[in-house]
Amino acid sequence: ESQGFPKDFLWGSASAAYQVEGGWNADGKGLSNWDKFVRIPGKTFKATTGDKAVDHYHRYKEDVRLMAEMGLKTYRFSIAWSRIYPNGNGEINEAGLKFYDDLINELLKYGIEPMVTVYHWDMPQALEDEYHGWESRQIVDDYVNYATTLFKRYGDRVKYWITMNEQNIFTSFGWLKGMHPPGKENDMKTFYQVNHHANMAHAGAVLALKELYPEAKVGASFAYSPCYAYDRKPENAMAKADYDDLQNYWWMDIYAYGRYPRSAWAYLESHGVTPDVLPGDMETLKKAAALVDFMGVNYYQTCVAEYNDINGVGMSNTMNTTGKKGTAQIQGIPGLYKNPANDYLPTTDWDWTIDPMGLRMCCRDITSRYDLPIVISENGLGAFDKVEGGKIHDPYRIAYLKAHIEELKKACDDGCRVLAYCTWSYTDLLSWLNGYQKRYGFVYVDREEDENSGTLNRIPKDSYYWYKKVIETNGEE
Ligand code: BGP
Repeated sequence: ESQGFPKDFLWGSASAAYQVEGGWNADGKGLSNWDKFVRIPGKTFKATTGDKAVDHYHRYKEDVRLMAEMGLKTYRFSIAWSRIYPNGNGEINEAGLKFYDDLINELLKYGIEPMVTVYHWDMPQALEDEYHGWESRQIVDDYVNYATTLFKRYGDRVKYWITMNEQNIFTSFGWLKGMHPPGKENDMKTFYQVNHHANMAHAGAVLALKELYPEAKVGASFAYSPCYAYDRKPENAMAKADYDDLQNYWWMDIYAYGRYPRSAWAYLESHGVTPDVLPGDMETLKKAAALVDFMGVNYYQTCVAEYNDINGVGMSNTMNTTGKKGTAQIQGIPGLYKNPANDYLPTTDWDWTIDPMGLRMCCRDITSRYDLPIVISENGLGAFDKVEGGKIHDPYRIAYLKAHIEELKKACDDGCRVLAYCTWSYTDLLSWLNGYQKRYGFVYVDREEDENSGTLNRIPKDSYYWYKKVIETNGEE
């Protein structure tokens, strides 16, 4: 019989600063790279901005009250670096620090555990202008300084810290696909260099936090897509192995062991794209890895790997950002693998596979490879929601989450140590590339793409009331 979820399991939900806050220039906030990027025509869906987003910056009390009524145990949110250091380094903005004090205190007032992401993609634009942001080694010190400021200020109240959100996504979209700032394409060499800097930044933050608060819990959140071999053909099994080494273990091995997978490194060497690693770096990465408390997993979908010949498809920037099913394109690395669709699985309107069992596989794989506790820091369904008679009926979201929670429970029975499950997202919010039309929240927000649309009123969806019961029954609903 199932043991079910642990007694102190953290049922949560998540957001990120740029996607919910708005107040893009409020109270001394500096410009971020996303403030700039969304203004480049054609880069994001209808160039929708986060200028106002869902105005969480001004409405956080109302949002937290709704969380409390739902019984939420943890709320994962990120801090906007440009509110704390408007120029990325140097002068500190007390008003920015104060905003997160207020948010954290409001959460604690209701017994909701704050889970803080230090970096969820919005970097001060000043650092881009000064030294090209993540491309320069200088960012490591600036990031660690920023992170340390947060640890010192909030470490007495915040126990759970996530250093980086989806490093694999922001770097591949920023330097290979041209879809995130700084909008570069196919720049493999810089891509790996940027990743090494981000790894050093993560490691520096882990070491700084443990020095200040040894009992704090820290990890990075990785966007994990487990991969199936296309079929039993040996070359497709090898394509899966290549995919895993280059797309999954490349990051998770750093977080958990402080090392790069040897075969992936050999591939980089043969292509002349290895990053510059300074003396002492690997020791620092190992030291930090030994102190990491959990692997953060953002799980949305699985993928398929099939051998891709040397003249085959490459990375492309054509993704389905409209919600018109069937418009996503196959991508891959010539000579290694490509990722065709999986006929066995249903998909969302944005062509993401729906595969609850994949979540159990994530947990199993992390448990056997790293033996680390796991925080599911994101999982959810993006959909078009409709208001009908003042209500939002979203049985599709309930079905999606329910199926994933059932698989997560099996993972717990399998011996995986799962600490938390955060759905994406709490309120509706800005989807980086898909605008406001792609909704994920338990709480509907009345707004469309146009900045002047809607009242921004909050309406709990059917899924809100359902999740309340999930929490009450510790996942038995
Ligand atoms: C993750 C990000 C989130 C969120 C989510 C949904 O990659 O960490 O910030 O956006 O995906 O993705 P999307 O908005 O593209 O549907």
